[in-house]
Amino acid sequence: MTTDYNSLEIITADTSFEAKLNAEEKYGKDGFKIVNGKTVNKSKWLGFIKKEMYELTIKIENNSTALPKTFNQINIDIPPTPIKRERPPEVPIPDFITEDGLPELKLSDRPITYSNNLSSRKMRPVNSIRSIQEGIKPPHSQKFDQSDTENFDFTAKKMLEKLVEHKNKTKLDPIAFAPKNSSLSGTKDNGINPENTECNSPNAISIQLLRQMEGMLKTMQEQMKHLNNQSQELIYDEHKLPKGLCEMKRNLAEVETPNDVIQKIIAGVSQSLTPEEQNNPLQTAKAYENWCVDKLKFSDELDFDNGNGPKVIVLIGPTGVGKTTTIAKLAAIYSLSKKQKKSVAFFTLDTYRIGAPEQLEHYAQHLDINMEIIYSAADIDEKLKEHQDKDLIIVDTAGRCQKETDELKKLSKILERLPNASKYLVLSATSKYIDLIDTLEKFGLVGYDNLIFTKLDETNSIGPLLAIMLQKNTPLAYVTDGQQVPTNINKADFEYFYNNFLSNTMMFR
Ligand SMILES: Nc1nc2c(ncn2[C@@H]2O[C@H](COP(=O)(O)OP(=O)(O)O)[C@@H](O)[C@H]2O)c(=O)[nH]1
Ligand SMILES: [Mg+2]
Repeated sequence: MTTDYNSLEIITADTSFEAKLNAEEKYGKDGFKIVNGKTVNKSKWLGFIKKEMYELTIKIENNSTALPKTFNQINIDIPPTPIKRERPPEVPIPDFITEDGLPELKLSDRPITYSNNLSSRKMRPVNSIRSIQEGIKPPHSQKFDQSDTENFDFTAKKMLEKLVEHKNKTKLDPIAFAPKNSSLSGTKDNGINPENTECNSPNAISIQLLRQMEGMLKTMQEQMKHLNNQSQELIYDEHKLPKGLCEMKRNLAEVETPNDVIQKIIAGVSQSLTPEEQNNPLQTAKAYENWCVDKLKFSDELDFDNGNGPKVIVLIGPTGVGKTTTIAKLAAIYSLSKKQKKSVAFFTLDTYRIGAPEQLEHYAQHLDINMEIIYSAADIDEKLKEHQDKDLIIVDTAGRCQKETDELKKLSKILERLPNASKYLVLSATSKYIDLIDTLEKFGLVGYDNLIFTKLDETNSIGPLLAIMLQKNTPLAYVTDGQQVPTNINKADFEYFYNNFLSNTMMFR
């Protein structure tokens, strides 16, 4: 069901997921932007029946093709997930082959080196998941063809034969001079002792080459075997997943969700699905949504009714993540909005960075809020007494790099003076997952009980943040998505998080 308002369109469906899917089918993934989403009660059958529906307001992008797509057409043009693999050491073709009077080998006679194979493999996607999903072609195996190995053996044999032929011509028995323990190796019983051969004679050189060649061929054969096993494992991993789970896995990987977390999600979601449902992307996506409802934690609204003086919140986190800007946004929400109208004061512990107090002071003046600079732990008690009449005290801290463990301990000591304060760890969505994990660990020294994600406007990769939420049990309180004070902040709850970020991880293309 749709209603048009110029470039705005309302799409109504049973669930938010289906509404978004419908929009994607109609305008393509990049053909629209979500403006709003809400649950509404729709009348059906002349108003006899009321049904809860989801209404998605979208803004249609100018470049939208607006070509309706059928469900089957949605999976298109997905580049294969690049797979990192160890590059085996290259085995060079010895250029001496054509020298020293040895038989010249035609290019086609040469054994295929790994460098040749690697380039040809680039043309063959390892994960032809799309083709499996579309059912167009059978899964394309990365495995080396049996014929590859046979060709290789054949070529290798041919080379050896040519060399042996050459040796025979020079009246030397190559078997006698093959490496010890090799299939060609002989013993002194053969009556020919290689040590007797003069080192610089053409024959001695040929024998040495022959030994080297055999060693090389063996190494190459082993490496091929190793590669074959490796690629088979990877393919098995992709192919054994049913279509729905495979689609979900790909979407999660696209938003840079760490691999171990993807595995965790797959394990969790698949538990609630029958094998048949796991093959259905729509049902898998719904199960994923339900699983997330259960797993993702969001903070409650600030509680001002504890009767113990002002509510105190402290923002901690690395330098430059947006603590001070977020404090200004929070102060604006609570002091300016007609609904809240709270009296707010700022405390800042950030005397470390030049200009830091001035930055907060600037916001304090604009919002008509008192600001106190705290130089020592003792200051806190005094300033707290002074501001007992306030509803909310927001404390700014110096951005500490997680490596400054001593500084973090000092901060922790000061914050001990605020035992009832809620501590919010601020994380930037632009940080790498590995650094986010490090930040969580190091700021654990100070302690925190809520999370704030900032700079969501600067990335599409929600995966690392999703991973943090799933791995830690700390609830998410706010999300910021721009530099504008006070507009670019949102109270995080599941609906908001799902509509704005999570739904992207379960879209079909
Ligand atoms: N794009 C974007 N920039 C932000 C956001 N929040 C803060 N910033 C910017 O990040 C920079 C550092 O912010 P600041 O509040 O000083 O960080 P602090 O060192 O943690 O206090 C400033 O340029 C802010 O305007 C956000 O949500 N999105
Ligand atoms: Mg700051």
